[in-house]
Amino acid sequence: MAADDSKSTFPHFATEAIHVGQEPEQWKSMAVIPPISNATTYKQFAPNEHAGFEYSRSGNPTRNCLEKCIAALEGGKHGFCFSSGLAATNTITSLLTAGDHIISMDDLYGGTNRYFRKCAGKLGIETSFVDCTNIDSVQKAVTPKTKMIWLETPTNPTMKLVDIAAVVKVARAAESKIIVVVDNTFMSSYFQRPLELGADMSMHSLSKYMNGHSDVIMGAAVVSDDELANKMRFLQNAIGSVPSPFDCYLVNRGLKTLHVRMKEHMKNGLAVAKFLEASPRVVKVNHPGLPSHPQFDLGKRQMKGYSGMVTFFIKGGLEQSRTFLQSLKIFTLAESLGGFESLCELPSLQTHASVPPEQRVELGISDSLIRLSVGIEDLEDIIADIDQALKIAVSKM
Ligand code: P1T
Repeated sequence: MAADDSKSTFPHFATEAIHVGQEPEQWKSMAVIPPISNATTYKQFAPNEHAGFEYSRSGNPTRNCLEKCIAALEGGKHGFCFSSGLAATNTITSLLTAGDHIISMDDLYGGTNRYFRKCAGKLGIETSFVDCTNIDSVQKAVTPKTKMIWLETPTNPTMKLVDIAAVVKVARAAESKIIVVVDNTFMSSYFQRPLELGADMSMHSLSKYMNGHSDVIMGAAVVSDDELANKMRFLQNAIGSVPSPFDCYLVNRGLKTLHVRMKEHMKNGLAVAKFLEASPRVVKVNHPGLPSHPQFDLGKRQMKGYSGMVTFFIKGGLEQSRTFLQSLKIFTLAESLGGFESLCELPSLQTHASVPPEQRVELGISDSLIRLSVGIEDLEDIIADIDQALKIAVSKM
């Protein structure tokens, strides 16, 4: 199933998810599933002569398998895993130095916004939050100090899309070398491949769709350029925000069913979006697969499908939002997204509470904006749950 039915999904995706980095021949035991390698260190033949591993922060066999697999799924050459999505963001930003400038999408995960403002800012790296849906605005924001453009598409939580290829064009035309990074968390590698659209780096919170089981916090970055890969490898080891071998095993396992899960998330998410759009209790729905989405055509061109992420404005305000969220029975009121179970939350008070209030107002993250991560339960149960909660929350219709 694809955004545009005339296009297929990425060729060989499922085969790569199941086999790349998993070759039994790499182990003496010929294990079909990569073993969890907990050793922190490795015996050396002579000082600095080893079999490829020296210390588990710089390289670990279980992590290696996952990094290879993720690189393949993103259509890239080199994969790097980190202890969280934000650890990936921190390490990627460490490619820059004091005085450098980042252009970041204005709408993005609240924690990323907070990191750029409160952590990178303290190190002398300044970030401009720009509406990158407008390419002229991106162009105007570029200065000789700009070294990175950070995109999230679709954005969390307003579901805006950014034309990745168009932004890459702006970056390539600039005097300085600008690294274009795309946070691909909302789409997963199954529905969007930023590197193939010209981006330098694709990053993920693996805690979401890629793992898909709401039981691991982890992040990743994928690049194709060897020089950039060397810098990332150095920083991964030097900063040391690496994941545990057990967590790598779990994400590797989750990836084997990514293609199966994403098709179900897409089906259920789109059906929920259509149901909400038809409801008199809803003011507006944000989902890139609805023809009413202002960038519907860009979505069809740039993505192979849609995830289970839907946001909408409920009729009323905070009281109706609270009642709706507390009346849902199948959806769990919790932060995060991308697991097989349906989750719901209020970005203004939860995931995006760290975004400055004036920026929230500008972006439309109001108290009536509700975010759903539609899971892969039975669709009729999901719809019935939303229907009953809407009727309780917005009763006077
Ligand atoms: O939670 P962590 O693994 O550190 O990932 C951070 C992150 C990065 N990018 C995007 C697009 C994200 O959505 C997140 C984390 N987001 C949530 C926890 C959330 O509920 O939106």
